[in-house]
This record gives sequence, structure tokens and C-alpha cells, in this order.
Amino acid sequence: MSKITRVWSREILDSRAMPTVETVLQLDNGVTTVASVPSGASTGKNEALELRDGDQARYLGKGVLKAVDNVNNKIGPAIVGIDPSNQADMDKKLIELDGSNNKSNLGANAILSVSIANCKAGAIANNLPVYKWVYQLSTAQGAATEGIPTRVPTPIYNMINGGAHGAGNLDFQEFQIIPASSKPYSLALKTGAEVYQHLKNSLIKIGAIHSVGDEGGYAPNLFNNADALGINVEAINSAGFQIGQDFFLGLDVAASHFYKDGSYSIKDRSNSLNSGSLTSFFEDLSKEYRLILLEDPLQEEDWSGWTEVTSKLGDHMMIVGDDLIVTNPERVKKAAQSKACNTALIKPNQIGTVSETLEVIKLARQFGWKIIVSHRSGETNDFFIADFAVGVKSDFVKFGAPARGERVAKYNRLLSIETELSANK
Ligand code: 2PG
Ligand code: MG
Repeated sequence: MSKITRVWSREILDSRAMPTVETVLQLDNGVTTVASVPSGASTGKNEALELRDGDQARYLGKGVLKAVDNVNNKIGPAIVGIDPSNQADMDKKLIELDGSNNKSNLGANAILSVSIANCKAGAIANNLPVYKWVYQLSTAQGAATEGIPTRVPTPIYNMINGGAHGAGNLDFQEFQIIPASSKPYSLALKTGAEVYQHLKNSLIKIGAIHSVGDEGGYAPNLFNNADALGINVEAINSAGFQIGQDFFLGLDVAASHFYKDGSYSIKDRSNSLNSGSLTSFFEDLSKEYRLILLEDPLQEEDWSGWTEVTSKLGDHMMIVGDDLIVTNPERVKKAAQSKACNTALIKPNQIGTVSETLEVIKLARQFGWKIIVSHRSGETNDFFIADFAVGVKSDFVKFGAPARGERVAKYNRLLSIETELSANK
């Protein structure tokens, strides 16, 4: 049995030059594990609280020294002596120490950094790679489907960044390409990267600026959202692949971002839209561009509108709840009851601990939903979620474009897991 002997934390930078929390956990054999947490820009209203200092003299008020202090002085002393193999007990302890219903006392950023560092320590204590350890934890919690992981989840690449992540002229947040799930992961990564290169050339050809956005996808100047779908199709074709066979398209609409006073305004339409007319627009797009995925198509409290989208499009598309369900069991239950979506986007920092994230996955699976494990737009090079996604046998992963260090850290980790999995066959 191992024991935690020391825990310390500090403020580091994420990929957006914003501070975030990095925690180190030391075991009695001297081994240390390190975990840092990501941060969203288009956050759902109902996410667990990310504790920021609010001191305008530092990082525009975004410092995380209070969260760091909470790890160093409140969480650390309370968890020394615990065996990291017991993730459920550790997370229970963290939840109790916080005592609120949204992690607002200690901060979900402080809590998750400890929870993940503990999960990595549990893997080491049990002599397992993190993905195998997560599989054991999720099996114990009833969150995994039967049988050890044999495949790497299918990647969803965010090729064009709009909304809160882009340059400001596209309303929708993510224009995604999704390789056919039948392809081995290494091939899906190679072909995705090739399309990314072709997309750059296509954007240069039409004079659209080809700088990148927060998630490594391009942030071009285009006229409207449909144009961004069109240019993804063009890049897929010029790379020598076929839509509907090699690649499919998806959208994270992140509709709360352009919803105001009861209506939606988008570049593609001169009039503002209500949820019914926006849904009809999605129906048209899905036919024209073979969309298979639609995330946050409507704002996060429009439950009846979501039910309408899922009943109209859910038979052939993944209708993904992100801001809608915020990796929260109560909102997942409500969404299932009202048939508001059929796929869960899973982000550990929306709820705050590894065990609660597993619980949400278990619930979503009980409702027959698909699972997508996701990064945040502000990331670090920590690739824990790559292991986590394999361990829980997620259907898909969403880690941004196949570019920029903090995105590629996760995609490359999946490559090495794929090699390990095929060696074990
Ligand atoms: C999303 C995420 C990640 P953010 O909306 O799905 O892509 O963005 O982290 O800014 O919430
Ligand atoms: Mg989203």
C-alpha cells in the first residue's frame, strides 16, 4: 500500500496566457505525479466553479492564487496519509472538504488538480499505465462497458475556430471533421493532419487569413457559417478523401454565445431566428453537408427546443449536450427525461472530480447515449484526458485541431496507447 506524504500546488500558464493550477502529489516511496487543469472560454452557466482571485492587479483578475492556497493549506494537509489507490474515497473527501454543491468554496480547479494527480498516483501504485487504471476504476464504478479497452476513440478535429475561440466573424464555434470510425487511429491522425494542411492552402487561395484560433484550428475571414462548412469539404476533397466515406462533418454551434433576448442572430440570415427556424437551418445544413454531429445547437436552457432538434435530427445525428448538461448528473437525468440530446460531452472540470465524471459517464451510458471525452479551449500539456478517454472506452475524443502543442500532446499520447494496445493483442 502507498501513502500520500506531501501535496503542493502552484500557478502556471495555460495555452491562452491565462493562469491555471498545477498540483504535485508525492508518495511515501518518493514518486511524484503532476496534474494541471484546463479552462473553458464558452463555459456553461451550470458548471462547477473555477476559482479566480478577482485581483485586477494580477492577470486581469484571473489569477488562481486562492485556489493554489486551498490546495497547499486546506486540501493537502487533509489528504496526507491516504492511499491513492482509493480514488472514490479521495474524491469523497475532496467533496466533503469543499462542502458546497458546485465546488465554490475550494474551487473546482483546485479540487480537480488533486483528483487527477491522485488518479495518476493510483496508476503508479498499481503498476499500470493510467488508461488501464482508469478502466479498472470505471469498471469498479459500473461506468465502463464490458471488456478491456481494445481501441482508441475516434478523434473529432476542430478545423475552423469561430465563436468565442475565433477571430469574431463566424457565429458557430467549431467546424469539425470526423474520420470514419472504422479507420485505425494512426490513420485517422495522419489523414486529419493532411486535411489540415490542405485547408490552409484552400484558405490562402481565397485570401482568407489563415491564422489559428484558441484550439489550433484556423480562424479565417469568411462570409458566413455555411462557407466554413464548404471549405472543410473542399479541403477534404483536395487531400484526396471523400465526404460520407472517409470523413464526416460536425458543428459545435455553442448557441448560447449568439443568443440574445429570445432570438439568435447569425451571418447566414438577415433576420434573427427563433429556435424553430434555427432548427430548420440545421436540417438544411445536415442534408447539404452530411453533418453527423451537432453540439449545443440551441441555448442551454431551451429544453423544449432541444427536444425538437433531437426528435427531428437525432435518428441520424449525434445531438451533443455540452453547455446543456455540463457533465452534471442532475442535468443529464433531465436531458434524458426530456429526450433533449443523445450524446454526452464529458469534461472533468465541469464537475470537478474523476469519480463524479465516471458517474456521469455511467448515467449517460444507461440512457444509451454516446460518449465524447473533451478538452477545454484553454489547455496545458497534461494529457491525462487521453488516457481517461481510452480507459472509459469513450466513443470519441474532442481535443481540437491536430496542431499546437497542447492539443497534439493528447493526440500523440493516443498514438502511443494505440501501439501498446495492438502489441497486447
Ligand atoms: C466546447 C469547449 C471545448 P470551452 O465548447 O466544447 O472545445 O470550449 O472549453 O471554451 O468551453
Ligand atoms: Mg461545446
